[in-house]
Amino acid sequence: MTNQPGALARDLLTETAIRQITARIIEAPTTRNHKLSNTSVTHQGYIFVTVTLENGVIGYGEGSTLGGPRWAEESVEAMKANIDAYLAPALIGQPACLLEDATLRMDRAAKRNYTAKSAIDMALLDALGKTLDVPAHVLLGGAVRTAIDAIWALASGDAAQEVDEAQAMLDRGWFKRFKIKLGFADPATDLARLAALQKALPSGTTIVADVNQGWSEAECIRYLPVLQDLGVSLIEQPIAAGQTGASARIAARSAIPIMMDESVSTLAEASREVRAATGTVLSLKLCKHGSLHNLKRVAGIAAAEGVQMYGGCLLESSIGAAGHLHVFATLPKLEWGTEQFGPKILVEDLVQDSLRYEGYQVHLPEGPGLGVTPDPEIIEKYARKD
Ligand code: MUC
Ligand code: MG
Repeated sequence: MTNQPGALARDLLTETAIRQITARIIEAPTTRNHKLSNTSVTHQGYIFVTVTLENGVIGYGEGSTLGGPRWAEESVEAMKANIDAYLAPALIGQPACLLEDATLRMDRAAKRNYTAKSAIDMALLDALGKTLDVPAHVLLGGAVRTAIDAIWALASGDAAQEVDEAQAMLDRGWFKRFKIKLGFADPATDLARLAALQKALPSGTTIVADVNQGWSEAECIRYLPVLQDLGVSLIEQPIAAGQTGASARIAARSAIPIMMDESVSTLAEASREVRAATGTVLSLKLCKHGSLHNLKRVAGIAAAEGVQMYGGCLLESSIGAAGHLHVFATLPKLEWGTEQFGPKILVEDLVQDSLRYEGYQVHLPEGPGLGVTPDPEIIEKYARKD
């Protein structure tokens, strides 16, 4: 970089120079099959990134996928290849303290690849926080909340099992807000699941219905009023991302707020979708926005037009979930809470100090950097052996 910042209190430019970046593929089993309109998951695929600085500090980051390159275009294999060949070489020797510069360098080295970039960005922030002995959120403006209402996703496709699972989450005090995945069966079957759930839950329970782009505009015209009758609070991405006109017509006629998910990744998409009024709530996820600072920028574009915020996930372990919580904690508003439930759907979490779920909230980890410590034995156990 030209014009590097001059006198820093400590020589962070030298101290935080990046010595090494490595990426490993992790395949961690889930406690049950998680079904979406376009994929089904029994193992979570993560890219686990380790960044080593010249001062010896090590930072960790994670990028998540859902059932291969089906929810989004990146696979764990593609992420590893692009990190090894393009993203890591672009950053070696550069100071981790210049997070924005690192993002620019990664953008020049590779188009999109937002999950891979956000995993590296998270690891840089973890290493920088540990170097400065501050939690990651301090480097993002500082937390305005330390606990966030937590949402659990039901997606086995078996109505009775889903009711039991929701009850177990309530009993444990972990989750009292729920998301249900629709769009993978015919609408009548989906709606029967939803009806069973609504009957079992206390009235007034927040229920989010995520169709994952599974319906057409015609199906939305037919079924959205039924979702309203079944007490759904929020409808997520009912039709294909990019069908902006149809999405705006659906949002205009829906009595329930529509949440944009797959349709908003970049700043330009945020601006386009918000101006077209395709939704009034936005799901934020690092795999879509490419860095923690970019997530804040996307949120800002949407918030400027009054769009409400929802803390999304892609079933991250406590590593990726902590990355999300640190940035979600700094948003001025987060009206819908967060669905960072990944740590609780894994057979074994990837860290020694799992996130705390208590009082139906997930709590921001304390300690420097992300505030979680990967468990080397678990990482080794689930790392793909090539
Ligand atoms: C999505 O589309 O929201 C997050 C939770 C879940 O069950 O699926 C993911 C992706
Ligand atoms: Mg979604």
